[in-house]
Amino acid sequence: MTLNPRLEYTPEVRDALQTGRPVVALESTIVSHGMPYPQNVQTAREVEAVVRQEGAVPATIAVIGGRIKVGLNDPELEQLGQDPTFGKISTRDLPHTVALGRNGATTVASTMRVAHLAGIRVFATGGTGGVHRGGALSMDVSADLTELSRSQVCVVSAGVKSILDIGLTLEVLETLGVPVLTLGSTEFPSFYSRSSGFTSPLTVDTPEQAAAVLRAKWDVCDAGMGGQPGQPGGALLANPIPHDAEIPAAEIAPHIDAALRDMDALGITGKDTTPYLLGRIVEITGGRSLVANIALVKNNAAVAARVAAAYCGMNM
Ligand code: PSU
Ligand code: MN
Repeated sequence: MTLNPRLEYTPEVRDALQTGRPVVALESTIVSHGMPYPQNVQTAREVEAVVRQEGAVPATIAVIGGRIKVGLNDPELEQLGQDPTFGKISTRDLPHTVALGRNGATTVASTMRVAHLAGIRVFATGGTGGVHRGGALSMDVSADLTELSRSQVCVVSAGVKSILDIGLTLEVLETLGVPVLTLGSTEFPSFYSRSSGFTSPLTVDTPEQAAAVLRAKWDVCDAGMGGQPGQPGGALLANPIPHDAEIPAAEIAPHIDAALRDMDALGITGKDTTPYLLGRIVEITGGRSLVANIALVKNNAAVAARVAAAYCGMNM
Protein backbone atom coordinates (compact mmCIF):
# COMPACT_ATOMS: atom_id res chain seq x y z
CA MET A 1 0.00 0.00 0.00
CA THR A 2 1.18 3.56 -0.67
CA LEU A 3 1.76 5.43 2.55
CA ASN A 4 0.05 8.75 3.26
CA PRO A 5 3.05 11.12 3.27
CA ARG A 6 1.38 13.61 5.62
CA LEU A 7 1.62 11.26 8.59
CA GLU A 8 4.66 10.12 10.62
CA TYR A 9 5.06 6.40 11.16
CA THR A 10 7.23 4.29 13.43
CA PRO A 11 9.38 1.91 11.34
CA GLU A 12 7.32 -1.07 12.59
CA VAL A 13 4.01 0.48 11.48
CA ARG A 14 5.45 1.74 8.18
CA ASP A 15 6.72 -1.73 7.35
CA ALA A 16 3.43 -3.44 8.29
CA LEU A 17 1.34 -1.03 6.19
CA GLN A 18 3.65 -1.30 3.18
CA THR A 19 3.60 -5.10 3.24
CA GLY A 20 -0.14 -5.41 3.98
CA ARG A 21 0.20 -6.97 7.42
CA PRO A 22 -2.47 -6.41 10.11
CA VAL A 23 -2.25 -3.15 12.09
CA VAL A 24 -4.40 -2.07 15.06
CA ALA A 25 -4.83 1.63 15.84
CA LEU A 26 -4.92 2.70 19.51
CA GLU A 27 -6.11 6.03 20.90
CA SER A 28 -4.17 8.34 23.20
CA THR A 29 -6.89 10.16 25.18
CA ILE A 30 -7.42 6.97 27.16
CA VAL A 31 -3.74 7.26 28.20
CA SER A 32 -3.53 10.97 28.97
CA HIS A 33 -7.07 11.62 30.24
CA GLY A 34 -8.64 8.22 30.91
CA MET A 35 -6.35 6.69 33.55
CA PRO A 36 -3.98 7.98 36.25
CA TYR A 37 -0.17 7.93 35.88
CA PRO A 38 1.70 5.52 36.03
CA GLN A 39 -0.97 2.87 35.37
CA ASN A 40 -1.82 4.68 32.11
CA VAL A 41 1.65 4.27 30.59
CA GLN A 42 2.01 0.73 31.86
CA THR A 43 -1.38 -0.18 30.39
CA ALA A 44 -0.48 1.46 27.08
CA ARG A 45 2.66 -0.71 26.89
CA GLU A 46 0.78 -3.86 27.87
CA VAL A 47 -1.96 -3.19 25.32
CA GLU A 48 0.67 -2.84 22.59
CA ALA A 49 2.22 -6.13 23.74
CA VAL A 50 -1.17 -7.90 23.53
CA VAL A 51 -1.63 -6.68 19.94
CA ARG A 52 1.82 -8.03 19.01
CA GLN A 53 1.18 -11.38 20.73
CA GLU A 54 -1.95 -11.76 18.62
CA GLY A 55 0.06 -11.22 15.43
CA ALA A 56 -0.71 -7.59 14.59
CA VAL A 57 1.25 -4.33 14.85
CA PRO A 58 0.05 -1.64 17.31
CA ALA A 59 -0.17 1.98 16.15
CA THR A 60 -0.87 4.37 19.01
CA ILE A 61 -1.99 7.67 17.50
CA ALA A 62 -1.30 11.18 18.87
CA VAL A 63 -0.15 14.61 17.69
CA ILE A 64 3.30 15.67 18.88
CA GLY A 65 4.61 19.14 18.06
CA GLY A 66 1.98 19.40 15.34
CA ARG A 67 3.07 16.15 13.66
CA ILE A 68 0.45 13.41 13.32
CA LYS A 69 2.05 10.26 14.70
CA VAL A 70 0.96 6.81 13.65
CA GLY A 71 2.77 4.67 16.20
CA LEU A 72 4.68 6.04 19.19
CA ASN A 73 8.08 4.99 20.48
CA ASP A 74 8.57 4.28 24.18
CA PRO A 75 9.75 7.77 25.28
CA GLU A 76 6.78 9.26 23.40
CA LEU A 77 4.35 6.92 25.20
CA GLU A 78 5.90 7.98 28.52
CA GLN A 79 5.59 11.66 27.56
CA LEU A 80 1.96 11.17 26.57
CA GLY A 81 1.23 9.67 29.98
CA GLN A 82 2.68 12.53 32.04
CA ASP A 83 2.89 15.72 30.01
CA PRO A 84 -0.07 18.06 30.72
CA THR A 85 0.38 19.83 27.36
CA PHE A 86 -1.35 16.85 25.72
CA GLY A 87 -4.89 18.22 25.58
CA LYS A 88 -7.85 16.02 24.70
CA ILE A 89 -8.33 16.66 20.99
CA SER A 90 -11.36 15.60 18.98
CA THR A 91 -11.74 15.81 15.19
CA ARG A 92 -12.61 19.52 15.31
CA ASP A 93 -9.31 20.23 17.12
CA LEU A 94 -6.97 18.33 14.79
CA PRO A 95 -6.25 21.16 12.26
CA HIS A 96 -5.55 23.69 15.04
CA THR A 97 -3.17 21.32 16.86
CA VAL A 98 -1.32 20.56 13.62
CA ALA A 99 -1.15 24.17 12.42
CA LEU A 100 0.08 25.58 15.74
CA GLY A 101 2.59 22.79 16.30
CA ARG A 102 1.02 21.62 19.55
CA ASN A 103 0.64 18.30 21.35
CA GLY A 104 -2.66 16.46 21.45
CA ALA A 105 -4.12 13.22 22.74
CA THR A 106 -6.61 11.90 20.20
CA THR A 107 -10.10 10.70 21.17
CA VAL A 108 -11.91 7.84 19.47
CA ALA A 109 -13.21 10.32 16.87
CA SER A 110 -9.87 11.90 15.95
CA THR A 111 -8.03 8.56 16.17
CA MET A 112 -10.56 7.12 13.70
CA ARG A 113 -9.91 10.03 11.36
CA VAL A 114 -6.14 9.48 11.46
CA ALA A 115 -6.52 5.70 11.15
CA HIS A 116 -8.67 6.29 8.07
CA LEU A 117 -6.00 8.62 6.60
CA ALA A 118 -3.39 5.93 7.27
CA GLY A 119 -5.49 3.08 5.82
CA ILE A 120 -5.73 1.28 9.18
CA ARG A 121 -9.08 -0.48 9.32
CA VAL A 122 -9.27 -1.75 12.93
CA PHE A 123 -8.96 0.26 16.13
CA ALA A 124 -9.10 -0.89 19.77
CA THR A 125 -10.16 1.26 22.70
CA GLY A 126 -11.88 0.95 26.09
CA GLY A 127 -15.25 2.60 25.76
CA THR A 128 -16.70 4.76 23.01
CA GLY A 129 -18.37 8.10 23.54
CA GLY A 130 -22.07 8.54 22.89
CA VAL A 131 -25.11 10.60 23.80
CA HIS A 132 -24.58 12.04 27.28
CA ARG A 133 -27.41 11.77 29.78
CA GLY A 134 -29.70 14.71 29.11
CA GLY A 135 -28.15 14.91 25.63
CA ALA A 136 -31.52 15.38 23.96
CA LEU A 137 -31.54 18.88 25.49
CA SER A 138 -27.85 19.73 25.97
CA MET A 139 -26.96 18.27 22.53
CA ASP A 140 -23.83 16.81 24.11
CA VAL A 141 -23.40 13.96 21.66
CA SER A 142 -19.86 12.67 21.24
CA ALA A 143 -18.15 13.29 17.89
CA ASP A 144 -17.22 9.58 18.16
CA LEU A 145 -20.68 8.84 16.74
CA THR A 146 -20.31 11.29 13.85
CA GLU A 147 -16.91 9.87 13.00
CA LEU A 148 -18.27 6.31 13.05
CA SER A 149 -20.48 7.42 10.16
CA ARG A 150 -17.56 8.98 8.27
CA SER A 151 -14.32 7.02 8.63
CA GLN A 152 -13.73 3.56 7.24
CA VAL A 153 -12.64 2.05 10.54
CA CYS A 154 -13.99 -0.63 12.87
CA VAL A 155 -13.83 0.43 16.53
CA VAL A 156 -13.58 -2.40 19.07
CA SER A 157 -14.83 -1.26 22.47
CA ALA A 158 -16.44 -2.75 25.58
CA GLY A 159 -19.63 -0.94 24.65
CA VAL A 160 -20.82 2.32 26.08
CA LYS A 161 -20.52 3.33 29.70
CA SER A 162 -23.71 4.09 31.58
CA ILE A 163 -22.36 7.58 32.35
CA LEU A 164 -24.05 7.99 28.92
CA ASP A 165 -27.59 7.34 27.73
CA ILE A 166 -27.07 3.94 26.11
CA GLY A 167 -30.52 3.77 24.51
CA LEU A 168 -30.14 7.14 22.78
CA THR A 169 -26.60 6.26 21.72
CA LEU A 170 -27.87 3.12 19.94
CA GLU A 171 -30.66 5.17 18.32
CA VAL A 172 -28.18 7.69 16.92
CA LEU A 173 -25.91 4.92 15.62
CA GLU A 174 -28.90 3.39 13.81
CA THR A 175 -29.79 6.77 12.29
CA LEU A 176 -26.20 7.19 11.11
CA GLY A 177 -26.24 3.74 9.49
CA VAL A 178 -23.43 2.36 11.64
CA PRO A 179 -23.42 -1.44 12.08
CA VAL A 180 -23.26 -2.23 15.82
CA LEU A 181 -22.09 -5.81 16.38
CA THR A 182 -21.65 -7.48 19.73
CA LEU A 183 -19.19 -10.36 19.91
CA GLY A 184 -20.65 -13.53 21.39
CA SER A 185 -23.68 -11.94 23.04
CA THR A 186 -27.15 -10.76 22.08
CA GLU A 187 -26.95 -8.03 24.73
CA PHE A 188 -25.03 -4.80 24.16
CA PRO A 189 -22.42 -4.42 26.95
CA SER A 190 -21.93 -1.37 29.19
CA PHE A 191 -18.16 -1.20 29.71
CA TYR A 192 -17.73 -2.35 33.35
CA SER A 193 -20.66 -4.75 32.95
CA ARG A 194 -21.52 -7.43 30.39
CA SER A 195 -25.14 -6.36 30.48
CA SER A 196 -26.84 -3.02 29.76
CA GLY A 197 -30.50 -3.92 29.48
CA PHE A 198 -30.31 -3.21 25.73
CA THR A 199 -30.37 -5.86 23.03
CA SER A 200 -27.45 -5.56 20.62
CA PRO A 201 -28.61 -4.49 17.15
CA LEU A 202 -26.45 -7.27 15.63
CA THR A 203 -24.40 -10.19 16.94
CA VAL A 204 -21.32 -12.03 15.62
CA ASP A 205 -19.86 -15.21 17.12
CA THR A 206 -16.20 -14.86 16.14
CA PRO A 207 -13.61 -12.22 15.13
CA GLU A 208 -13.60 -13.88 11.68
CA GLN A 209 -17.33 -13.20 11.32
CA ALA A 210 -16.76 -9.60 12.32
CA ALA A 211 -14.04 -9.32 9.64
CA ALA A 212 -16.45 -10.78 7.07
CA VAL A 213 -19.02 -8.11 7.96
CA LEU A 214 -16.37 -5.42 7.42
CA ARG A 215 -15.46 -6.89 4.03
CA ALA A 216 -19.14 -6.99 3.04
CA LYS A 217 -19.60 -3.40 4.20
CA TRP A 218 -16.55 -1.85 2.59
CA ASP A 219 -16.06 -4.05 -0.47
CA VAL A 220 -19.74 -4.51 -1.40
CA CYS A 221 -22.36 -2.39 0.38
CA ASP A 222 -20.39 0.88 0.58
CA ALA A 223 -18.18 0.38 -2.49
CA GLY A 224 -18.10 2.79 -5.43
CA MET A 225 -18.57 1.68 -9.01
CA GLY A 226 -17.67 2.98 -12.46
CA GLY A 227 -15.84 6.04 -11.21
CA GLN A 228 -18.53 6.80 -8.62
CA PRO A 229 -17.03 7.28 -5.15
CA GLY A 230 -18.01 4.85 -2.40
CA GLN A 231 -19.92 5.72 0.75
CA PRO A 232 -17.87 6.43 3.85
CA GLY A 233 -18.47 4.89 7.25
CA GLY A 234 -17.26 2.64 10.03
CA ALA A 235 -18.56 -0.02 12.37
CA LEU A 236 -18.69 -0.61 16.11
CA LEU A 237 -17.72 -4.02 17.47
CA ALA A 238 -18.74 -4.32 21.11
CA ASN A 239 -16.70 -6.83 23.09
CA PRO A 240 -18.07 -7.56 26.58
CA ILE A 241 -15.63 -7.29 29.51
CA PRO A 242 -14.28 -10.73 30.58
CA HIS A 243 -16.47 -12.45 33.23
CA ASP A 244 -13.76 -12.41 35.90
CA ALA A 245 -13.17 -8.65 35.56
CA GLU A 246 -16.82 -7.59 35.39
CA ILE A 247 -18.41 -5.18 37.88
CA PRO A 248 -22.11 -6.11 37.79
CA ALA A 249 -24.43 -3.35 36.55
CA ALA A 250 -26.37 -3.19 39.84
CA GLU A 251 -23.10 -2.67 41.74
CA ILE A 252 -21.60 0.07 39.55
CA ALA A 253 -24.87 1.99 38.96
CA PRO A 254 -24.97 3.86 42.31
CA HIS A 255 -21.28 4.81 41.92
CA ILE A 256 -21.94 6.24 38.46
CA ASP A 257 -24.93 8.17 39.80
CA ALA A 258 -22.78 9.57 42.61
CA ALA A 259 -20.08 10.64 40.14
CA LEU A 260 -22.70 12.34 37.95
CA ARG A 261 -24.07 14.23 40.98
CA ASP A 262 -20.55 15.38 41.95
CA MET A 263 -19.97 16.55 38.37
CA ASP A 264 -23.18 18.57 38.33
CA ALA A 265 -22.31 20.14 41.69
CA LEU A 266 -18.94 21.25 40.26
CA GLY A 267 -20.60 22.60 37.09
CA ILE A 268 -18.42 20.48 34.79
CA THR A 269 -19.73 20.24 31.20
CA GLY A 270 -18.67 19.50 27.63
CA LYS A 271 -15.37 17.81 26.82
CA ASP A 272 -14.33 17.71 30.49
CA THR A 273 -17.21 15.45 31.53
CA THR A 274 -15.82 12.09 30.41
CA PRO A 275 -12.31 12.56 31.91
CA TYR A 276 -13.83 13.85 35.17
CA LEU A 277 -16.29 10.98 35.49
CA LEU A 278 -13.67 8.30 34.75
CA GLY A 279 -11.37 9.72 37.43
CA ARG A 280 -14.16 10.16 39.95
CA ILE A 281 -15.43 6.59 39.50
CA VAL A 282 -11.89 5.30 40.15
CA GLU A 283 -11.85 7.30 43.42
CA ILE A 284 -15.34 6.21 44.50
CA THR A 285 -14.67 2.52 43.78
CA GLY A 286 -11.27 2.62 45.50
CA GLY A 287 -9.48 1.68 42.28
CA ARG A 288 -11.69 -1.28 41.35
CA SER A 289 -13.03 0.43 38.23
CA LEU A 290 -9.44 1.00 37.06
CA VAL A 291 -8.68 -2.72 37.33
CA ALA A 292 -11.79 -3.48 35.26
CA ASN A 293 -10.88 -0.77 32.76
CA ILE A 294 -7.38 -2.19 32.22
CA ALA A 295 -8.73 -5.75 31.78
CA LEU A 296 -11.30 -4.74 29.19
CA VAL A 297 -8.87 -2.64 27.14
CA LYS A 298 -6.47 -5.59 26.86
CA ASN A 299 -9.34 -7.87 25.91
CA ASN A 300 -10.39 -5.42 23.19
CA ALA A 301 -6.81 -5.21 21.89
CA ALA A 302 -6.66 -9.00 21.53
CA VAL A 303 -9.98 -9.15 19.66
CA ALA A 304 -9.04 -6.19 17.44
CA ALA A 305 -5.78 -7.92 16.46
CA ARG A 306 -7.70 -11.08 15.52
CA VAL A 307 -10.22 -9.08 13.49
CA ALA A 308 -7.39 -7.22 11.72
CA ALA A 309 -5.59 -10.48 10.92
CA ALA A 310 -8.78 -12.12 9.60
CA TYR A 311 -9.64 -9.00 7.56
CA CYS A 312 -6.17 -8.91 5.96
CA GLY A 313 -6.42 -12.56 4.96
CA MET A 314 -9.80 -12.15 3.32
CA ASN A 315 -10.90 -10.81 -0.06
CA MET A 316 -14.41 -10.34 -1.37
N1 PSU B 1 -15.03 6.40 27.35
C1 PSU B 1 -14.26 5.66 28.16
N2 PSU B 1 -12.94 5.97 28.29
C2 PSU B 1 -12.40 7.02 27.62
C3 PSU B 1 -13.23 7.77 26.75
C4 PSU B 1 -14.53 7.43 26.64
O1 PSU B 1 -14.73 4.72 28.77
O2 PSU B 1 -11.20 7.28 27.77
C5 PSU B 1 -12.63 8.89 25.96
C6 PSU B 1 -12.39 8.46 24.52
O3 PSU B 1 -11.21 9.08 24.04
C7 PSU B 1 -13.60 8.98 23.79
C8 PSU B 1 -13.82 10.28 24.53
O4 PSU B 1 -13.40 9.21 22.43
O5 PSU B 1 -13.55 9.97 25.90
C9 PSU B 1 -15.23 10.79 24.38
O6 PSU B 1 -15.32 12.07 24.89
P1 PSU B 1 -16.57 13.00 24.54
O7 PSU B 1 -17.74 12.37 25.26
O8 PSU B 1 -16.20 14.34 25.08
O9 PSU B 1 -16.73 12.97 23.06
MN1 MN C 1 -19.26 16.27 24.29
